[in-house]
Amino acid sequence: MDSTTPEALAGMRETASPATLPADTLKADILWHVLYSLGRDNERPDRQTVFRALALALRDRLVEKWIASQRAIYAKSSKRVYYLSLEFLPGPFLRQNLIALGLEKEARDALTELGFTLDDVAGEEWEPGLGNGGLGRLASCYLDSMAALRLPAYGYGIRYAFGIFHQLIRDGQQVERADNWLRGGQHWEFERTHYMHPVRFYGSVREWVDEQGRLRHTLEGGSTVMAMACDMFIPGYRNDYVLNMRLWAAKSSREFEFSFFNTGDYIGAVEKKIRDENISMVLYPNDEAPEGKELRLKQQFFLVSATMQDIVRRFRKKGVAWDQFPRKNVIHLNETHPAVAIPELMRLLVDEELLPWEEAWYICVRTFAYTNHTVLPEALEVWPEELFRKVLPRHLQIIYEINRRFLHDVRRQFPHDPGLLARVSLIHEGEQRFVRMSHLAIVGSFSVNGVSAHHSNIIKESIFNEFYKIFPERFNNKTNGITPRRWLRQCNPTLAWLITEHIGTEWLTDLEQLKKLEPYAESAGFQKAWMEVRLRNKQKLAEYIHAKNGITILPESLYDVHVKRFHEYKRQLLNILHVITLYNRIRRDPDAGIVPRTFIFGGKAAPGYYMAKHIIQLINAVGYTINTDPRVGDMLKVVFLQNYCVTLAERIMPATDLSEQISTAGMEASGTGNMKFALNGAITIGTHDGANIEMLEHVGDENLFLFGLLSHEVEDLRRQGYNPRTFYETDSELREVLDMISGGYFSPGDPHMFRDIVESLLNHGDRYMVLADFRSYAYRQQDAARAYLDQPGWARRSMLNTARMGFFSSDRSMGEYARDIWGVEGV
Ligand code: GP0
Repeated sequence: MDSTTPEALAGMRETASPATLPADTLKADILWHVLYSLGRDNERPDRQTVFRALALALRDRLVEKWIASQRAIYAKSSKRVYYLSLEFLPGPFLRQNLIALGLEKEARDALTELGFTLDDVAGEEWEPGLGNGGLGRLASCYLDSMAALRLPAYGYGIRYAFGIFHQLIRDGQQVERADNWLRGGQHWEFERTHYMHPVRFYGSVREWVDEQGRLRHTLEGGSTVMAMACDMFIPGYRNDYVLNMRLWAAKSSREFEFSFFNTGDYIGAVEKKIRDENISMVLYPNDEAPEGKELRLKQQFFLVSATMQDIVRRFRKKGVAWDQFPRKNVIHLNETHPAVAIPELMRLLVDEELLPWEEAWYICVRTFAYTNHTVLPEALEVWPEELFRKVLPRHLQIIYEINRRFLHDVRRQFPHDPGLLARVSLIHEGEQRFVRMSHLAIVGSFSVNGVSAHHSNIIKESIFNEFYKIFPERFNNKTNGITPRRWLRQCNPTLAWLITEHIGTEWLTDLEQLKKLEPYAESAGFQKAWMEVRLRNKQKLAEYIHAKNGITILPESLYDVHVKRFHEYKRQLLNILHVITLYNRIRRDPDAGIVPRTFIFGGKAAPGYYMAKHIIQLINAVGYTINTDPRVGDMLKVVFLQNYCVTLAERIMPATDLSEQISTAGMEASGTGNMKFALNGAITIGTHDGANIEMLEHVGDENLFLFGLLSHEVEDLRRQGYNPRTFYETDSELREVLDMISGGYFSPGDPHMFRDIVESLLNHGDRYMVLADFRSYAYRQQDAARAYLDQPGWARRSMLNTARMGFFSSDRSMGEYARDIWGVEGV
């Protein structure tokens, strides 16, 4: 019988028990979905259709396991973890889900029978870019690990219709295009069109006294938007456990439309609907520099209000008293972005549940935990008081009351430091008043953690030092981690296989097992196999670069890679100054190059960040000059890969020799790209910053190229008065590079084009100390090149990097959060 007829398909599905859809029905399920879910002829479906049908077939399996997992959590009546984040960057789901479900081989077989390869079909997926970079990607690694550890957890975020923009490079410049990711269809999620919560903004607060003589606060007027739940499933690795990432989408509220209809203002009603639904329209593309727009504040409250309604609904089902709330729930704030959850819980408890303030506050500070991700002053979130009052009038009142009581306590604890109150106040006073979200988060949480040992120390010693004195017991460190399932097993299957052949599969859920590779570091045979795998990965990336950029690169060359968001503190500029230095050496003496090198750059700049965009332009201009200079030949190539995203990172990590982690010391809170590279056997060139320092401790200083000022040296230098010009005057190689840039060497059509970049270094103080670190960087780069000439030595270093990355698994991070902060265990 023809297996594509509806009867045959229905028959095959019926014989499979729905709770345990066996793998051998995968092909039938794909064809079934092609016909019944996607409405296409399933005789010869195209690749996109097959991808979507396969995704739906996997979603069937995920939802079964999710229901079972929810029942288990409910039955155990466990404490639940709510991870609130304005950003998630999950990357493509297909391969991850296949790996977690153990269905890779079955999928390959099914697709082969249908005339496709898994690679081709996986290439059809468009990743949801619902985050800017490190912070959102960390949230997704953490969900993966929470699922692996079977934690009773939920991820909560916003389902932006437009994620992070798609970046094009046109004439060497970044151009932003809207990322309409939903156009591809919603094959991984369930839209709960009947599950909505009302979210209320604006209005005014009415104070009144009830029959019992209590002072009450009620919000009047204002406008209501509905939050619709969209669920996406995150399976644990081969453990039948599935978590939910619930993303809220804004929908116009029906009642309001009707009131418009009744007055006959039909178009007005529709316009209101459009305005309301704007809330979840777009992700703000700023990393580490909030924009401070009203719509963004509304997004934050939209996530918080809808999520709190979910949490309270689940808690109420248990029928226990409110004082049990912190024993049953912990709410984790990923940065301060969702910190209005603190006054929102106070509002629910005080205004609606009528708890006394003290009791409500006691519950609150036992429920929230806050992770800080940055010490950059411009990244610390503040809201103009006026704006806050307009959008969330009752919440502002509550914040003032929290502040009044907090300052009262501080005054009692530190009676002899009058300036302290103004410094720790939740309100910044000045010409304009601002609500300081980090202060709110610290005061309202029982735990405040940084994301690397170094960063957590900086928090305690400088930016939040006074809070540390007030609440020493709240401060702790949780060094970031990455999931080995995506960042080794999935993105580098051949290396993963080589590892598994030698040490078994346990490393997938216990990354410290990679230590067992260490004895092989000296084995010539293993070194050779290791380097062959790496070379194949590099060849693949060379093919991709050729196809995308039309540049031919040598797979044997040293791949020196700098991919991450563009920000001055991350110092892509330092890198390109060094590239120009090498170029000058080769121009003068064609034999000057130690080893052929390919410099690869990638990353997005915030659309409004002029200097970051300008540096992208400089890199492209330098690349053009170098790549077309016949004197250079194969010795040097510069590639800018457009639209850096999770999908692209998965191609790059396995093919990198040297990983650039060169932020100004004290400025990168942790970094997680650094870990992804090293796990795949790249060697780091980096500063004493963030998690680089802990990586150094684990891999040993002979396996990592460290350079540059230390954090305290950066501070000392700044205090003493840093004069970048002295470096310009005393270092002739550096001077030549800067003169070329400002003299128009890389912009012959417009010689002034890059002047302001040089200006920022020489005349505007070089805030990021690029010139101070230049020489030490250039020396270390030379060491790296020489080390690369010794291929067996490089192989050993590469393997030891991988072997010693066990600590940086997000399973370790999540284990620590669960034990030390959340107080939860696996279900
Ligand atoms: C920090 F504040 N990070 C922010 C932000 O707005 N966006 C963001 O991505 C990053 C840090 O810069 C980090 O050091 C860190 O590892 C990451 O958050 C996750 O903790 C990136 O390298």
